[in-house]
Amino acid sequence: MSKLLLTGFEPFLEHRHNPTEQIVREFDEEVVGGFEVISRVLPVDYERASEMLIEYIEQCEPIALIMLGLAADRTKVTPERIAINVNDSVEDNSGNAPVDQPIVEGGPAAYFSTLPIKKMTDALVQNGIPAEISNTAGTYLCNNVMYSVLYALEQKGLDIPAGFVHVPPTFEMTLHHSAHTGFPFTSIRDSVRIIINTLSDEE
Ligand code: PCA
Repeated sequence: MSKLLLTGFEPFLEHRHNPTEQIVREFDEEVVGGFEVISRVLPVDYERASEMLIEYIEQCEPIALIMLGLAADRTKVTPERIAINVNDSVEDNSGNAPVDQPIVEGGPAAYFSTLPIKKMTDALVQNGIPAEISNTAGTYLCNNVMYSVLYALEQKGLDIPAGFVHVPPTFEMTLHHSAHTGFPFTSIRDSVRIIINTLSDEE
């Protein structure tokens, strides 16, 4: 069966949970939309995350890749349109805090997602889940892995759909700390299922 690689991230900064970690663990080895989902959790570490992810792609030879990350200040599920060649952020979990660094020295300024982001967003909204396309994945780890992977796929001549989706925090995460209310965990999980099904309709 065709494999889909699904990644999430470990917790980072002040966030004691990262819903993407739990979600990808729940989907591991499940069949969704005709794909066998293979899940991996990435470290929030500039020196290790993209390297590990590229290794996972080599090991599992997926025909599609969906990367997930938490956007704690967003109130919608947001498929990302673009990743830029910049690391510029607060500390990762190993204390690296790059300033204006290229991800790939001399690499292209940016890569577009090769996922059907418009269809995914429409499908989410039709299913009652607040969603919109995001035009910036930031300049932290999520942008870093999205850019690094799209660059690596191009270098390898591997033409598989790949891209990143940010999810909002869970309701529990926002209870005491936020001006806005997060999503029920089950809605975030449903979103991921809808996103995978949209991709399977395309294949
Ligand atoms: N979100 C962060 C990094 C890990 C995660 O889940 C980001 O948006 O870059």
